[in-house]
Amino acid sequence: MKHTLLLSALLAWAVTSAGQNKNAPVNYDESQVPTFELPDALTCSDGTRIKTRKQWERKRRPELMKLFSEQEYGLTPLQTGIRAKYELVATNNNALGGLATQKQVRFVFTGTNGRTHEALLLLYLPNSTAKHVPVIISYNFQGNQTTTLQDDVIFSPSKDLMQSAGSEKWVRGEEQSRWDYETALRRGYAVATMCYHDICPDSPDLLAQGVLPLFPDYNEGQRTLSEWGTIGVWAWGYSRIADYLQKKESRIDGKRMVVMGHSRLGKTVLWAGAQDKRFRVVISNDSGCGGAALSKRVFGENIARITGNFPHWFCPAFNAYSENEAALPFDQHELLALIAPRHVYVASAQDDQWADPKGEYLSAYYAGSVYQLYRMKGLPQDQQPPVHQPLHYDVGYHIRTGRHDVTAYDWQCYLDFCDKVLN
Ligand code: GTR
Repeated sequence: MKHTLLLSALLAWAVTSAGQNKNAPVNYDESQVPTFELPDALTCSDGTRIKTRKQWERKRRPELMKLFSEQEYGLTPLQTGIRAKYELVATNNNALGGLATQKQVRFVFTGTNGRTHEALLLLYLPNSTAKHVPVIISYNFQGNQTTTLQDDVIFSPSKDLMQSAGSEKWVRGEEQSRWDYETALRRGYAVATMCYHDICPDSPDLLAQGVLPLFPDYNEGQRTLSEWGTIGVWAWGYSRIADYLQKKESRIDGKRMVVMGHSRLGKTVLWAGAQDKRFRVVISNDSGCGGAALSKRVFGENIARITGNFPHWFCPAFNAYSENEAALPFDQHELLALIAPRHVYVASAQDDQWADPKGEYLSAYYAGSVYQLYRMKGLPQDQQPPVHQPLHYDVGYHIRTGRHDVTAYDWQCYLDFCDKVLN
């Protein structure tokens, strides 16, 4: 017994302390991509071939959910007892030049242990229609006030915490180029945003300042192998925003909720979309390693680098694949496939080689086999399309010129896709 305990402690130590290689080499040369075998989304670990939706839903889908939970993002706690209360802090019926009704809503979470935590949602509802509207839910990086110059937008509560931790760009309007609210509103979409640090600060030293201590099984010590990382916590937060919009905002059509995220938050939306079936469309912008990009291509950012630089994003078990992507029993196309039969959209930027645009495309392409089970259309060929030629099937993809970012062009493509699949 003692030996077994010692052995498992040693094993846990070995696995968790691997994957810290911030300086692992990075490959940008297509000819150096290793030959790899991609796990087949439709073949179970016992070799069974999936031929029907029922088999997929009963056998293979749960098997993959388990793999992603135990080996990459960590387990999302189920019975949390956490309650949320919502306080309308401010309303402006004439925001953004009259285009929108702007609401700011404080979420107050309370755990069964009595601890509380607050987050602030910014919501724009289009004034041009009285109908039920679809909504795009998307976290921002540095506060609601950075997404617009609208001067009555309140600074997100995590500002003080993160600023004193050295993060500086909390200036009003700083990120407005990434938020094409006007176009979305004109096209009849509501948009909801919250600062992701409000849910869980993106810093290993500040995790106790977010929502985590409210969870009944919260543990501040050594993380267990499958303990969730912050991507999992942020994904949980996306579902809490969905709860609010669905339950409390009568103008929102709870059957047309879209979740969109950029970069680390593009990874987050894929995991949120795999877990929460209320998200009808999942849009992953420039998400790269641990997001849409295939890990086994080992092109651009790799598992050693990402787990080295951001050890808090994933569960410790993921470290075992650091400089060892070949050993992964799954790959990211299967994460995308978990979103079927709801819609998934992947976008890349030509200069964002760190995120491996080709790997992002291939992942979206290979997810197609599961869409076919539902008689839905995946991407038609394994060749990446040229820039600015979006592919809008039941799975969507585009690549644009330029760098790692979210642009008006990206928004336009997303809205075109949502119009197509939601209406
Ligand atoms: C990078 C990280 C990427 C991506 C990006 C971001 O530093 O290596 O995986 O997530 O940050 O989120 O902006």
